[in-house]
Amino acid sequence: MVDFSLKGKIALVTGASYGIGFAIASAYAEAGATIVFNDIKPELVEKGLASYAELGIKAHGYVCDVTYEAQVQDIVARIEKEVGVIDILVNNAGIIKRIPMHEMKASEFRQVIDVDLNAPFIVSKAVIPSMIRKGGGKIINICSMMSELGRETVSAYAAAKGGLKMLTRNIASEYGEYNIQCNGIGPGYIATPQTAPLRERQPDGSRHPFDSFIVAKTPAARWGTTDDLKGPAVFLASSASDFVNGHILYVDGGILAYIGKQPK
Ligand code: NAP
Ligand code: GCO
Repeated sequence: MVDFSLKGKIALVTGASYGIGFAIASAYAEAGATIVFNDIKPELVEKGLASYAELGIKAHGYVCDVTYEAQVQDIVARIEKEVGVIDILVNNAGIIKRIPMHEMKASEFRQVIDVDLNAPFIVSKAVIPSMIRKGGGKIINICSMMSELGRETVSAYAAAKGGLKMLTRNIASEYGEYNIQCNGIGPGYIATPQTAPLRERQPDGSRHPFDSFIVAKTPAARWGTTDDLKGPAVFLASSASDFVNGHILYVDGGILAYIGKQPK
């Protein structure tokens, strides 16, 4: 019997008060895991705890900015003391800044790289020693279509997510011998607060041009929902994927395979 259970496992999902991280953590709880999450703002951690409780999930929430190594090292030590050693890490926390590159400040570029690439390094580095001592673990990095494709105004984000694809492969290469599997999930265009500006109705009530564009570019002819990510995330966190390592699993409704629907 293939085992997708996460019973007895402790999962840390970063930036999981809402959005994709919240959906993945909820799916992990349903599969039997104990959920730990963090957010930058105390009020968002409280909001997240309440949202998990509404689903009957007793989550553990911590205030932590994943770009600060000292905070991350402290939180991981506290989690290990208060909850237990982390078996599954999902590097989900992320930001995007949509600015034409020639208008983007270097500080803005660095901020995106810091959250979307440096932080997965910092958090993975913090959890790997205990995973080695425990005999293994799972690290899942939330990549993106922009790990493979570019588009206007997202230079920093694409650079970060492209780097995150290779960081995923390097962690897989360096720690596979310790029974640590590191894989990525590459969501397509998912309806969350991060993409809300791309789906806003126009003043005349029509769909946002980008909204229509993505629907035409997706064989599934729809935006993804956070529910679409749950199954792939549980698979990569479970022993069912113990021989899957260094893989980016695109959950994109087929965007990467499709040239796009011919305009009428
Ligand atoms: P979201 O709705 O904007 O949520 C991002 C989460 O990350 C928020 O909880 C945010 O907390 C947290 N966060 C941001 N910076 C942080 C930091 N320095 N330390 C700790 N937490 C931090 O985004 P989402 O759509 O759920 O996306 C989640 C992940 O999926 C991101 O890595 C994103 O790049 C990726 N992704 C999204 C899509 C999509 O279409 N939505 C597609 C592909 C990949 P605050 O609210 O406090 O900032
Ligand atoms: C954008 C979107 C995308 C999605 C996602 C696609 O502005 O193009 O925000 O970047 O967030 O990363 O996979």
